[in-house]
Parts: sequence; C-alpha cells; structure tokens
Amino acid sequence: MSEVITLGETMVMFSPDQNGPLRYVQRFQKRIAGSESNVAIGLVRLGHPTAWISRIGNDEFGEFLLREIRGEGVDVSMVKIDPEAPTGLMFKEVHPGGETRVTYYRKGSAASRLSTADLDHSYFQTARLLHLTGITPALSKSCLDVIYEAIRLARHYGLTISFDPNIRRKLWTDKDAKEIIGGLLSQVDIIFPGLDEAQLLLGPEDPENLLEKFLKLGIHTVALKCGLDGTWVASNEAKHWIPIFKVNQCTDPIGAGDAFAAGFLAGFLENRTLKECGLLANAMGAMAVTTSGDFEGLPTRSQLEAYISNQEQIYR
Ligand code: KDG
Repeated sequence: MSEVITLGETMVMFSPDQNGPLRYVQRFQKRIAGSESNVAIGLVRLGHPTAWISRIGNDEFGEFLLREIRGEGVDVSMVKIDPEAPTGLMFKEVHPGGETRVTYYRKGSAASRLSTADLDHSYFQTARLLHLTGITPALSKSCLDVIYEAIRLARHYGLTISFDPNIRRKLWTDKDAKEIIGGLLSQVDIIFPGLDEAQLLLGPEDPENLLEKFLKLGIHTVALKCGLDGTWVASNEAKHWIPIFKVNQCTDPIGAGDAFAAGFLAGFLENRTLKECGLLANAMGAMAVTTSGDFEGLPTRSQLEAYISNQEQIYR
C-alpha cells in the first residue's frame, strides 16, 4: 500500500522546439504536466510508495499520461477513465529571455470532474500522508468538494496533510484564491508557499512574520520558498534559513516547486530534522531545473545524496 496519497489533474503538455509566439511554432514535444503527479514521481524516486488519484478522458492523451505516470512507479489504480470528458492539455510558449507562458485547454476536462466518489477510503486507512495543492480547488466545484472530503478522510484516519498553494492566476482570481485557500489553511499540517503566495494569503509581510502567522494558524511545519534568497523553514520548536544550491544553468524552472515538496516530504517521512528536510527540498528543486520537463530531472536517492555532498550552497 502507498505511504502517500496525492490527487489532482495532470495534462498532456506540448513544449515548443523553438522560442517565440506559438503561431510560428511547427513542432512540439509531448510530455506530461501536473503538480501532484510530479510530487508523486519525486517521492517514488526517493523510495516512498505514492498513489495519485485523478480522472483521465477515454482518449489517447489520457492513455499516454497514465502510461507515463505508471511507468514511473506511481500507484495509479485509483485513476478513473471518464468517457464524457477529454484529458486536459497545456501548451508552453517560451519568449526570448526564457520567460515561459502557458495556455491551458482544461476547462471541463475529465480531471475537473473528479468527485468525492473517486476517493477510496481503504487507501486512506493505510497511508501516512496526503499531499494537496491549490490547483485542484480552482478547477471546479466538484474538485473543491474533493479537497474538503480528502481532508476529512485524512483527519479521520490520522494522516498528515501537506499543502502547496500553487496559486495559478490563469485559473482563478486572487480574491477567490485567497478566500478558498485561506479557508483551508487551518486544516493543513505542512505548507510550502512561495513568498508571493504567502503574501497574497497573509499580507505583505517579511518572511519571518509570515512564518509566525502560518504557525499561529495551527500549521505545524512551514517551508517558505524565497527564490534566490533561499528557504525559511519553521515549526513551533525551530526556525532555520537554508541557502539555495548553486545552479549553473537553469534549463526549465517549471516543476522546481514540486521537486522541493517531494524532497521535503521524503525527509519528513524519514523523521529527519526540519533543517535536513529543508536541505533535501532545496537540493531537489535545484536538480529539477537543470533538465527540460516537469519531472525528468528528479533524482534517485543516490543521485540526490551525491549532489548534496558535491554541490556548493550560496550563502549570500
Ligand atoms: O508545478 C508544475 C505545474 O504547474 C505544471 O506541471 C502544470 O499542474 C500544472 C498546472 O496546473 O499548472
């Protein structure tokens, strides 16, 4: 049985083979993109059995993404095929200077029709941790209900709940994100906000005040990602600042946050100290950006350990 359960939408992602407006692009690479399945793959590579719950359409794109995620060793036995809706798609557009924009074709997708009936209680009985993101509640009303029900089941069966706000401005307004995610905060145990997300949720404060505010809400562990300024990790017992690892070339930043979450959660599941969890998370994030694609750069355990012992951290 899986140690971790996660749920959400994964799309087929088309990545252009040249920069510039998509109207001029002739060729794309076909990959997959989904925050929660990225975390699942990251955890499996580090040795933590993980299940991913979702829906796919009854189409070739659904078959493709399921085969990819299953091929990475994630338990996909709870994924349902929805004959009435397509698998969601996403296109990347890379602008000069490397800025990446995304266009979604996911409204009404199979995964946006995820329902509380898709949650198998027997999985919650045996798992240790539930990982959720703020993408799922933005997809539809039924997805929001799934989030509430998953939290209820996790509480009932004693699972730790981790949450990455992952605020996607193409999916909802800041006001809705603040209201819905804000309402979930007191239900989660571990949170991985970026600094901008934390400020949107709790106000324009500095990192240390934000840590305090999250802890006051009853969240027991906070890992606040401050980009090149490193990561702050805090619990009621400890607080540390962890520098980032030096990255010589950032090939593709998308997926770094998911890698970070996978590293941190692996440390948590292994009862590592807060500081060690933060270090694993930063190393995973740094490794992920060196490769194209959301999850392709995620390391195995031995690759992660070798990376940490050989790399330089940036203290200023
Ligand atoms: O975290 C990476 C994700 O943003 C990407 O894979 C696509 O899940 C995705 C989303 O909904 O934006």
